[in-house]
Amino acid sequence: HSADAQRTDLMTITRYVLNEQSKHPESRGDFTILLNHIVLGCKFVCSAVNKAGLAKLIGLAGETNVQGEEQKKLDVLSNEVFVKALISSSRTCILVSEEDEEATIVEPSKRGKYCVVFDPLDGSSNIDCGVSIGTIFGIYVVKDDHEPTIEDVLQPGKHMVAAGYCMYGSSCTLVLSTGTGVNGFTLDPSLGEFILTHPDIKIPKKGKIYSVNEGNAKNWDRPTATYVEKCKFPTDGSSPKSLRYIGSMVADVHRTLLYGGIFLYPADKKSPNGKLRVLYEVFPMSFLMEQAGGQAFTGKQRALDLVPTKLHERSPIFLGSYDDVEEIKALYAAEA
Ligand code: AHM
Ligand code: MG
Repeated sequence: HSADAQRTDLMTITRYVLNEQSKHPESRGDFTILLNHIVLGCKFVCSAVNKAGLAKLIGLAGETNVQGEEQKKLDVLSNEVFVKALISSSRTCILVSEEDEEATIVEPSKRGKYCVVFDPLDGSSNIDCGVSIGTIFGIYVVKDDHEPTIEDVLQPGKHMVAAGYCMYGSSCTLVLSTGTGVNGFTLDPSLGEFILTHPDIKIPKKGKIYSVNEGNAKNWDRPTATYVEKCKFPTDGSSPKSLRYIGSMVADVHRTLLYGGIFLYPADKKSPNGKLRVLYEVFPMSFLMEQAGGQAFTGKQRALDLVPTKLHERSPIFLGSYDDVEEIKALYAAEA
């Protein structure tokens, strides 16, 4: 009976967010409208990604089409779609995209109170071989929407009001937190709607998987090296962890969230600040991890406490199950 009720009572992402917002009497639906525009961008990218393999045949992104015209690369195309969708929502004032050097300040007539930081298509090395990739986003509220400044987005991650990602994998999954837990929605392609499929996601307290690019091991610092060694050769009688590494942050973090374990992109001698970008990679994923009961650590501090000083700043990141991150924190604390 209840399964049947679920089949006929569809909790779409819009309905879910409207429900959430109705708990705040002052809410005027602005967030719902903003999210709808983000969702539109995700659906567009999903459709484009699904056809990417057909690029040679029908002239899609990144290929030369039958008319001999160069098509835009998928990541460039995705960025344009998100930027235009966000501006046209009339709910944003500053946009920071991984694809754009400078922040976009929305023209006064189209301004709203939200600032959106995003990576429109992350996992670029996986695009051409059809492996999972994703979009990552974080949302801040501006102080004064008449005068938006860069300072409005150079805020610690704990000031975000929402964060999420959309994974273009074997199915298209959107994971969202508005600061009251984490929920996962799956795109039903026949309906064109994201339906709540993973309510109230909680990450296991401890996991059996570690996820890191071990090819960088020779340049790691001692705490990271010690930690990974312990994953493989545990000294406390526990079983070794399994290694899973896709090289798409969204997919690696999604698995970590559902199955537990730890994802690491540490500093190394060649990249002393790691690789991943604070505003639109590290912060949104750290926000989701904490909301799901996990932790996120930079090697020095709680990731969400970090105050970025420039738009495309990078930081090392260790995130995942509470107990696993606790272990790496202890190793860094011992070093300090
Ligand atoms: P990108 O923004 O150029 O796609 O790089 C980000 C990606 C992440 O998705 C992933 O976690 C990481 O780079 C993988 O890096 P590496 O190939 O060094 O392991
Ligand atoms: Mg990226």
